[in-house]
Amino acid sequence: MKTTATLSALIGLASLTSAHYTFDKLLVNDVKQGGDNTYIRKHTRGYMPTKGTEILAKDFTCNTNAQAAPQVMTVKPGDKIGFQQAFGANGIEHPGPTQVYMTLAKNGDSKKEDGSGDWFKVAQSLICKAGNAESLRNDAWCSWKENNVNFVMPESVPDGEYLVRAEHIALHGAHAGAAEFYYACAQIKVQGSKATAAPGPTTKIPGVYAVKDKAINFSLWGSSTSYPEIPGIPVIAGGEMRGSADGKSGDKRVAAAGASGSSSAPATNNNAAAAPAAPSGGNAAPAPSNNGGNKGFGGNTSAAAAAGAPASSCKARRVKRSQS
Ligand SMILES: *[C@@H]1O[C@H](CO)[C@@H](O)[C@H](O)[C@H]1NC(C)=O
Ligand SMILES: *[C@@H]1O[C@H](CO)[C@@H](O)[C@H](O)[C@H]1NC(C)=O
Ligand SMILES: [Cu+2]
Repeated sequence: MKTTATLSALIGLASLTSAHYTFDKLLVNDVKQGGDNTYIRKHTRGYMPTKGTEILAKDFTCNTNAQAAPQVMTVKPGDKIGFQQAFGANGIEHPGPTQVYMTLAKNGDSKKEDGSGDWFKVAQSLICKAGNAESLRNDAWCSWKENNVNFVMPESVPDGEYLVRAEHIALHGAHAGAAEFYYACAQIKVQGSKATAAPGPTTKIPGVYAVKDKAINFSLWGSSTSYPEIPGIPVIAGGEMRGSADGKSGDKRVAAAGASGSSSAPATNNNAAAAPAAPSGGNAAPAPSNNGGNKGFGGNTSAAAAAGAPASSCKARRVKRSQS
């Protein structure tokens, strides 16, 4: 029957969109600003993730065929910024960390910025609930079931127009070289900051990750109860660290000390500070040597790749979950 067919098509669509997602709505202090893609650049990948060596392609900057959004949102330090899921998705249900990167618009106009310059990381979320190997496959992560990637704009970001790139990495297929990257870029103007120095360390995007990085080629399917590597570069001083490698500190947001600081934040992750910048626009540019500097976060990844790891597809993950 027609209605049945329509209904099952809708249900099929709903389950797909809740499994996969992108971000198109900007939140400031938890209030939606404008409509879909008013401030977040629209792209043509839809809700499908970027995987494997695609993370080295130019599209990885702001996603496939990303087009300038019509408007630029002005925020001040201390404002909470959220990138809400598109297509009616209502919660991230893939296990993995979130990152937010920013790059200053080279000519002062974020609508025209191509993202080929240097990016710094303003926020990182990891594990908010200590648990066991099974919870690491789902609700241990800070972002689990949240419908947006969010952070508080740090005081350490100077005034100016920026591209802001929010990302979630889904790790369920990561052990098979298929970590899934979900991300989009917003056009944001920071106003009212007292900071003057350009924040660092910086990286290029693409170039921030390689498939072989310990944080990207990570197995959730062994006995690991923590995620001891942080992906990419460390968060800038004053940026936001939410959760921790093992979740034992709970759902807390603390200011990062920065690459050369000395707090309890994973500040010894100083790989990118010393890494040479990748050539701009270099699609095949090698990533900064992430594995060299990520050790300060502590922990043990060798429990990965244990028996019973499923195929890399989301479907396999869902089957596995429903069996457990
Ligand atoms: C991922 O890690 C496993 C286990 O250490 C290794 O065998 C495999 O070659 C790695 N894959 C990539 C793409 O680096
Ligand atoms: C790392 O984890 C593996 C697998 O669980 C374990 O055999 C090994 O002893 C651990 N290493 C350290 C240094 O904790
Ligand atoms: Cu998926």
